[in-house]
Amino acid sequence: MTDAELEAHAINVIRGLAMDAPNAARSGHQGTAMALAPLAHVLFTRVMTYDASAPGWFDRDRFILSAGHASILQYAFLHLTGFGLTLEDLKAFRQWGSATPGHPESHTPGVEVTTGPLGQGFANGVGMGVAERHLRARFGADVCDHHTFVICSDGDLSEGVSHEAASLAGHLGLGRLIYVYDDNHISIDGPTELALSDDAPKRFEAYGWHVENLGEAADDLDAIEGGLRRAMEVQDAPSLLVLRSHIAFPSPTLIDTPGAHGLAFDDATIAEAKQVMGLPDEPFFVPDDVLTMYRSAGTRGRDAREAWEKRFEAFDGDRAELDACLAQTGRRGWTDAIPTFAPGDSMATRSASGKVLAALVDDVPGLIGGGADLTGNTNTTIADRGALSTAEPAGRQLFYGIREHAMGALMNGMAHHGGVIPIGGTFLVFSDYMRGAVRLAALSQAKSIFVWTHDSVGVGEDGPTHQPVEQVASLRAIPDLRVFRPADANEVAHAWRLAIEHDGPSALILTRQNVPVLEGTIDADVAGGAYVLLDADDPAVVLAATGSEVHLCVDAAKQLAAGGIAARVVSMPCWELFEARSAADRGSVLPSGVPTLGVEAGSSLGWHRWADEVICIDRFGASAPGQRVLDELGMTADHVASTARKLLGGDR
Ligand SMILES: Cc1ncc(C[n+]2csc(CCOP(=O)(O)OP(=O)(O)O)c2C)c(N)n1
Ligand SMILES: [Mg+2]
Repeated sequence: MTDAELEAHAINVIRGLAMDAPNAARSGHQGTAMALAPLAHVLFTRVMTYDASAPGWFDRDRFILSAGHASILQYAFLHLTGFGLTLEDLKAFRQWGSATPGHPESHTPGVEVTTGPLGQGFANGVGMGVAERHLRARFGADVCDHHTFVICSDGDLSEGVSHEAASLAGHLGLGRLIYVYDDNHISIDGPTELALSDDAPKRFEAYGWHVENLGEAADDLDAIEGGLRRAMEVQDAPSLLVLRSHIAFPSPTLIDTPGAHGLAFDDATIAEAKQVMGLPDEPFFVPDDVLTMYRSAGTRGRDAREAWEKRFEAFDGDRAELDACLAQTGRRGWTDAIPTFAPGDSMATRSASGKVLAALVDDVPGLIGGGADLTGNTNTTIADRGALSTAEPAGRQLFYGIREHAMGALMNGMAHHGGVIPIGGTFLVFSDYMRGAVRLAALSQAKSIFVWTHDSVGVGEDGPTHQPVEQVASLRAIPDLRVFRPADANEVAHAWRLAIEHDGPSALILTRQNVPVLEGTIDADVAGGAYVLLDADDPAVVLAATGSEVHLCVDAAKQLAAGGIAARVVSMPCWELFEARSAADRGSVLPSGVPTLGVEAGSSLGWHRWADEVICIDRFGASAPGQRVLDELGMTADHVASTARKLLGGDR
């Protein structure tokens, strides 16, 4: 066989696997995987620099399959090139406990980000491009010098988050982004013409991208390689290559049919397609010569990696800074820089957050501040370090513009790229606009720090459109997302430390309005999730609260004490951390048998787990000065005290 014949044969073998695994699972998406086998082949054997034996090598090219439904394509390459997936893993495609879940998940070696929700991978790639260029500017091309390759589909380009991210990528002139658009004119409901008639190339040109139409080149390896290489030459703009492909090619029966998107082919259709390709009618057929060729391609970046390792060793800049960045942590002793706040002072928790962040800028060098046009309002500024832009790529302040969803997804891409710790701020009520990305941050444990301020009806005059009510409860419902609602400035400081120490996402829910710095919070057990802030001998009632309602409970406890009722105040800044503790531990904070009143200026959903009675807000707020709204909706110390008395059985 000539090399060209071997490549053609290898691509057909991939197509065979792309049919066999979904057939074994009776579930999966073979059509696009088949059509894009040549593109993936060119990327993995001719273009990308990577070493399958070292999937975590920092300076590897990144590959994202944004159209995550075609996961079998990525898995086939991860197996054949030697990332560690076995043929048995491919046979267990989509099965319980397998390493080959339905959509790519970032815990699989070789999978950079979790994709599947369309548009997310597209925007994650932009985050990767931001991180790469930033670190190249800061530490030099000897340390960081790679590309991000993304395969995206009609669905990816239709989703709003990709529009936001594409606009920002063009604005930022991210030249190391190489996107290939699988222009197959098919989505699930039928031909894309049912709902999509915009001119994608023109749209991307208008965003400032380099666009090249490769046309009917889905099977032309040299044409694909040429397009990719030309795109790699473009330094100052992201690239979109438009590749017209034919879903399910070369199946004579299913080519170009929407049914090929996700319906597992039957045995006869598979046999027919294999016959056309000259493959034996044998499931999971991988001949030795194909495996050998791919295994050798899998090490094509080994020399580059070894050379990089020498350069990395010899790095003569600020080593401690580089190490801290790559480890996504602080310099040695960084926690010493975290400020404490004296009781008696009064400060919005968003302001405290800004002060803590300012104190950490030098010692946690990977922090990249940012906000969605509310940077000052959310205090997510990293001052005096420059605005990250084309002109100043080393800047540590990223202006995301009014693009919350892309901000969340870029942050996840940056976090998974490594070397940086992204911070993104907006109003809590707009966390809803980010939710798709936040969920994936949790699922993939991206080290993204979401700063959501203006956290209750205390927002005031802007009214119910801007007053969050149900957001905290809905964020707590996301598994593996740590949601912190600190009571005061000191709890904010603890929450920041925990967020930076945690290898996963954290949400900081902060007030717009001032709240007092409380007695006893300098040593607050925020790490324990909830703790006794103010105790009494043999308490008759527990007042449990978060955030701006904790100080109301402290005042209410004093009122109750004056009336002869012993009350304990529990601050619960992070339910997830509290839930992770033993029942006995939790009982030492919230004792069973003592009536508990929960207080939070938001939805009561979830509170009955901890409390017998609640003071919450299960309605929309209203436009008025914030204090008036809080008073009207029962968020006062008097109301807490009177409700506690009622809970204890009447007018005590
Ligand atoms: C946000 C989101 N919405 C819906 C889906 C369900 N879904 C999976 S693929 C797809 C569209 C398929 O069209 P396209 O992206 O062009 O992929 P192709 O069929 O060409 O492979 C849809 C709607 C999804 N994965 N993500
Ligand atoms: Mg399509």
